Amino acid sequence: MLLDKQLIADSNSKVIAEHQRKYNFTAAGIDNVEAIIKKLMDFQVAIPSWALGTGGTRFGRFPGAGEPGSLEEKIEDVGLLHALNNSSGAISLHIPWDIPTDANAIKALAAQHGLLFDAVNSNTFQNQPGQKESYKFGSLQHVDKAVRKQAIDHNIEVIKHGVDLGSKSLTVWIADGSCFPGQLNFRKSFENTLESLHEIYAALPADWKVFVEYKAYEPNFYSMAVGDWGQSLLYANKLGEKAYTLVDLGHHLPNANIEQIVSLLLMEGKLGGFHFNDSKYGDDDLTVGSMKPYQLFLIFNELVEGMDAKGMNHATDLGWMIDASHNVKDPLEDLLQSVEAIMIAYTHALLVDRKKLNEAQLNNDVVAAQEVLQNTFRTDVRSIVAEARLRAGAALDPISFFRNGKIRAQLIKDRGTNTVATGL
Ligand code: LRH
Ligand code: MN
Repeated sequence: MLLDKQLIADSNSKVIAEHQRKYNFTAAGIDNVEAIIKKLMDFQVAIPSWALGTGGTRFGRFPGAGEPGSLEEKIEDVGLLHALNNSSGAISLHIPWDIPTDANAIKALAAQHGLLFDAVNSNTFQNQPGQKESYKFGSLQHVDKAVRKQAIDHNIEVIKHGVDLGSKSLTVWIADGSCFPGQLNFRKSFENTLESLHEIYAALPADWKVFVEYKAYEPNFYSMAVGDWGQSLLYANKLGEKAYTLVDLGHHLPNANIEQIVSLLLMEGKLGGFHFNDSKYGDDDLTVGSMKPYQLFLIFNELVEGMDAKGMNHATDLGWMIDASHNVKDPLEDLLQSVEAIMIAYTHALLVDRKKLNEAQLNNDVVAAQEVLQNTFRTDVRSIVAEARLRAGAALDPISFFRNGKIRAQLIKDRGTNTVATGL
């Protein structure tokens, strides 16, 4: 479904006066508001191809209707999101859940929706039908060289798909690890995984990056082959300059200081990108900013400070991706909320008075430092984010447009109620 831009303009005209009132009030207090809006319009978040349908857990999955039943329909859905918020200009594919059978046709369809292809993701955490070697006891870490070779070949296959689509990075997340003490030799597991990653690294085109995604636990519950940021950094440093770490917000042990991890990985030049989501307990893959919005702001605060310290381009130098699963909400509404939360956190981080914060830190004036961050976080910047959308011809209120426009009903009419999206 290609959204008619005029419909969006018409719906905006109904709420423009209220928007202008809020925007003028907020913008009046911000010196560099035009520069901030420019940055927001440039900032694009990649949508995961595996999160466009209803997700589930081992206890059950309650599919919604009108889900995308093909890669083409997934691209249309991301195109819809992008038309509504102008901040979802890329899709991240997961192979083999989304194999592009005709890469040129898929690329052309994506271009029609203004979409690029972000990182491609390999999958050696599930056995595929007819697969020779099982990944039950791991893939890149496996004690059996034949299993490792199968997993390496799959990753090289995924790179090929990415090259055909114009992607420039591979995300490697492996479920490898152990469930019980004694099951695994940690050193050999690390050495096997590193040797395997070296072979994948050697297959990367010159201008590509590989993101090594870490995770504290699940589906293994005693050790993981890439269990935390330190292990991911160890791999990335040993692999070479094209290897980076990837921070999935849900992959940390409770109360981990993720903003400090981000600051240090950025300082080392080894932060490759993010999988944004939120969680209360484990890898809950909930809507971004729905549980810990202040933490999300603190992470973006470190990102802006650290990227500016290195003269990095906010929009292009890191991989901005969502990785969420929607068990009880409409996937598209959930993704619209997640992108909004990211844009609000980024706007807050751009608003932080760095000079004042730095002074407070140099004077050990804890209260003054807190006040800088908390006052910024307590500033309502939603009209700034909305203004960036308005200037790009997107919707002032994407969720209202999605609902008032009865988009889900239209998708159900087009696709029926039984289509099931591949993915989690
Ligand atoms: C693992 C993970 C990884 C993906 C998968 C869908 O928990 O975050 O990024 O491959 O989810
Ligand atoms: Mn992830």
